[in-house]
Amino acid sequence: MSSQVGTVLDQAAAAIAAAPALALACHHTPDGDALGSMLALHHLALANGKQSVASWPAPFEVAAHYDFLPGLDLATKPADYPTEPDLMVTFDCGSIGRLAELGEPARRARELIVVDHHSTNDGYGTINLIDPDAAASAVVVRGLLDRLGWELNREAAACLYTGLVCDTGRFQYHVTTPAVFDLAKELASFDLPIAAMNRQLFEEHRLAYLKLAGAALQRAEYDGDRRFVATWVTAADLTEFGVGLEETEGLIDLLRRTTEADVSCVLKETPDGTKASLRAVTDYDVGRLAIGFGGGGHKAAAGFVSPMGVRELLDAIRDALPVVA
Ligand SMILES: [Mn+2]
Repeated sequence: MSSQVGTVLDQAAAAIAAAPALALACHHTPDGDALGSMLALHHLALANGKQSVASWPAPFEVAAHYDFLPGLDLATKPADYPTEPDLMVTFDCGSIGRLAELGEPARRARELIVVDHHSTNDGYGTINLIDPDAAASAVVVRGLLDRLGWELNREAAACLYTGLVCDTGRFQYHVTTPAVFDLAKELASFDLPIAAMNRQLFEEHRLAYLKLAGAALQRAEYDGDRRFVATWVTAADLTEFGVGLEETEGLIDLLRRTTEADVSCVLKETPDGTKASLRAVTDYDVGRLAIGFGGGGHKAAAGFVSPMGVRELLDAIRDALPVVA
C-alpha cells in the first residue's frame, strides 16, 4: 500500500465513522469481489450500530455461484435506494457508468467514497480509495475495517474471502502475494466452508451451460498474427440452451486457457449492447484496450459494452490489437 492510499484510508474511515447511515452499492452484474467487498462492510456497519443499505443495479439478481453469500437477503432493491444519500460508498466499480441507475444517487451524495482496485478507475468519488496494487477490492475493505476498528465476524469473513479467492483466480494470478495468503489465513480461521465455497464459486455449472460453452468453444476464431482467440454468445444461444446471461461469466476463463493466444475475448449479446470480456496472459494491457472502447479494468482482465453488433465489434477489437507474430 502506498502512503497516499494510507492517507485516503484514514479519510474514508473517518467519514464512515462519523456517518449515522451508509448507502453502499456495487457494479452492474456484480461478481464475487463486488458483492463480497460490499456485503462485508454492510454486515459490519450493521453490527457496529450504523444504518446501512446495500444494492446493485437492475436486474437485481446475482449469478448462482454467489447465492450462498451471507447478506444477500439484507440487500435493498435499487428502486428503494436513497435518492440523495449523505454518505455513499461504491465497491469494485471503476466508473460511475457501471452503477447504471445508482449513478444518480452517487452524483447527489454529499460524500462519495470509491473503494476499488481497478487501475483504470477515473476517481469519480469525493474520497477515492483506489489501490491498483490490491489483489481485490476485498483487500481494500479489510484495510478500511482495520482503520475503523471493526472486528471481523464470520459473515463478513465469508464475503471477503469470496472477493479474494475470485479476484486472485483461486490464488493463482500474479496478484497473489504473501500478504494475500496472510489475509486468506485470517479469513479462513472463521471456520469458512472452503471446499463448499470453491465448488459453488468455480466448479459447478448446469449441464445446459456446459453445452452452451461447448458450442461457443467450437466456433472460437483464432488469429495467429495477433495471437488472439475470440468467441461469442448470442441472445439466440441463451434461448436455445436455456441459459441466463449471468451464468456465462466464466466462459472467458475457459477460452483464456488457449496456449496459442496472448489475448482472449468473449462477446455477448445483451439488452444493453454487446458485452466484451478481455484477458491477456502477456504484458499486453487489455485495460487500455478496453478504455478505447469506453470500458476499463485491469491490465490482464478488462471489459466494456458496445453498441456495435458481435461481428463488427470482433473485427474492431482484432484491428486494435498489434500484429505480434
Ligand atoms: Mn475486483
